[in-house]
Amino acid sequence: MKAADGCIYECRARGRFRRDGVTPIVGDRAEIEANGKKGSIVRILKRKNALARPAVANIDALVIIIAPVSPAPDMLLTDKLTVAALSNDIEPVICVNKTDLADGAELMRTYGSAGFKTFAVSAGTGAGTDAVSGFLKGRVTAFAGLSGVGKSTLLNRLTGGDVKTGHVSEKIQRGRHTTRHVELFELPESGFALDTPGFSSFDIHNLRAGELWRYFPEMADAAGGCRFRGCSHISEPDCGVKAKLENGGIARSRYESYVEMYNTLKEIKDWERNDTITLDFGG
Ligand SMILES: Nc1nc2c(ncn2[C@@H]2O[C@H](COP(=O)(O)OP(=O)(O)OP(=O)(O)O)[C@@H](O)[C@H]2O)c(=O)[nH]1
Ligand SMILES: [Mg+2]
Ligand SMILES: [Zn+2]
Repeated sequence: MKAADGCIYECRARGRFRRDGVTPIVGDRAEIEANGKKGSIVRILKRKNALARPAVANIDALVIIIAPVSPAPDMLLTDKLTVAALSNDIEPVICVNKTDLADGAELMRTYGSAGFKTFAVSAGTGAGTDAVSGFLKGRVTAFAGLSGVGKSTLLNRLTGGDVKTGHVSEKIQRGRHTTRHVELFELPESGFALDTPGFSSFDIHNLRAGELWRYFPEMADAAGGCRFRGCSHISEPDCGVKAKLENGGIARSRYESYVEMYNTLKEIKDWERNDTITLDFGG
């Protein structure tokens, strides 16, 4: 833990955390008792928010990294991450990396018009990374995105640090340099960034299908035009969201992700929704 005195203490969690079912996770703020350079965690402070996969707490923004190529963007995963962030009170921002390989203009349009802050960068050449630095300053952020999009490379550039990165082809075979744990980096001026293992899936199971549209900003501002209360924005007539879609105001890929997520969430029974309870404790 980094203490208010600026020192780092290597801490153990006391036994009672295990009894309470509370596990300290990356990003936690805690009270510790120091003993020389070591310490023990006495109490974990109330979390502002927490994500389950990977387990991180107190995040101000989720930096979702996508690449136009190598690997090709996974639009559904990206959209799930934006929903997971928004529904946990975390600002999602989109960072299009590898713009030295392809310009990424379409991804920038899609996510910019959806209402997100967007950055076009190349972690390889450094183009555009100053703007990301400016955004990260003073915030606690987590980097997310498919394996190989360049999360660690970008963090290396931003921190001047020594984050392990790997080659896409290498990873497919052995995954030697792939980030395996959440790692916390202190930024040069102020703030922390968390490097996370690439996500392959993300937990949005606690949402109900009928509230999903609220977490698509470009749909939420059109839903007032729907004829029916409780409109699913899929099959009802006189739907404000579908009208906006037909006018080109909503990207097809975003709408397709919505429909797919809606259909998944509709199948989940209420009793199946409680798998994040252990993360939701007070302090
Ligand atoms: N051309 C180009 N290659 C890049 C860029 N950013 C990263 N790469 C390369 O992409 C590969 C994967 O980068 P990483 O930073 O390890 O990717 P990661 O997102 O951390 O991957 P995981 O840890 O597996 O989740 C490496 O070979 C990088 O050199 C970029 O802007 N342009
Ligand atoms: Mg990595
Ligand atoms: Zn509607």
